[in-house]
Amino acid sequence: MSPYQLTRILPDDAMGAALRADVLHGLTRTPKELPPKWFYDARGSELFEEITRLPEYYPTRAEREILLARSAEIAAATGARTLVELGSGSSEKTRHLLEALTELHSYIPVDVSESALAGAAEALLAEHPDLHVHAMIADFTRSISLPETPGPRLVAFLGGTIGNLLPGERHEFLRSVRAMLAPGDALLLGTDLVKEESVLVAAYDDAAGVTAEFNRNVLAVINRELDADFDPDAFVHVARWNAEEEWIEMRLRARQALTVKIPELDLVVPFEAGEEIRTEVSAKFRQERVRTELADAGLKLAEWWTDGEGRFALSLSTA
Ligand code: AVJ
Repeated sequence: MSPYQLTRILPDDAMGAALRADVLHGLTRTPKELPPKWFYDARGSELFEEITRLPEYYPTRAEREILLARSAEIAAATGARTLVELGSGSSEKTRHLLEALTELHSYIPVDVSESALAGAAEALLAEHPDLHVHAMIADFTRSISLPETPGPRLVAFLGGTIGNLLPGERHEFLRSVRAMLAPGDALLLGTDLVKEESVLVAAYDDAAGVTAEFNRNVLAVINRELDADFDPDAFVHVARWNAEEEWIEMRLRARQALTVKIPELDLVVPFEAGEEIRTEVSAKFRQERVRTELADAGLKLAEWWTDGEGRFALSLSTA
């Protein structure tokens, strides 16, 4: 008997089917692209944890600073009895929030990674033995029906991960979050902010090369899952600021012309020399855009907090 509940919303092979569909679609179109969610197998998750400790990668530290400074205010403003965390991963930053939410009855971490959920649930229960933990294996970009737990409910989406969604996807996502909220509930959203290009590019192209390895890891995932024959070393890591869209793009650029076989899809993918796959978009925000996008989804920005250097923001909004 486990002391927490684990609900699988995703059918067992949903991820495999989604990966095949994304790879087939993304590598047969021009320009080529792959969605960033496929970075995060066990190795990719480990590399991301390493990224969060890099000197150039400020978002995690900036967000932790805000959470440390503001969690008592967040607790007072929301009175939350249920905390839902979308894309919870290791739930590491959530600790500060859980400490502060004195009225908390239930914690509902939602993630696609069962191993991350199980580890996080056990660690949190060790510190909060009376907490009701309902871990949910689900894709946070789909609307999820949550267990019946006492309100008010606080939905947290931290880390700036909303920046991985394209504008249309963000709108759909915020609408589905809005649908989870009753009057008196709130959304706590982490957004990385627009800043000097050199700072942004360095955060996604670190000197130690960890982000480059993280980026190439998606090719290893496709090799393993779809029996493909990508040579990750044949691709160069590229991080570029797109000033018009105000997002960082990560790309993998073929050093020379080559072909890749993907037997599971009956596919041969040709690359020209210098051809790129866009593997991630990480949008950076200004307060006005956050306010407008929330409003477009029926949410009202209520609080806006940044770290001391104004690099990252946490916002609280209500239905
Ligand atoms: C986990 C999505 C917030 O976009 O900054 C880190 C992922 N990519 N370095 C981000 C990431 C490259 C990260 N998020």
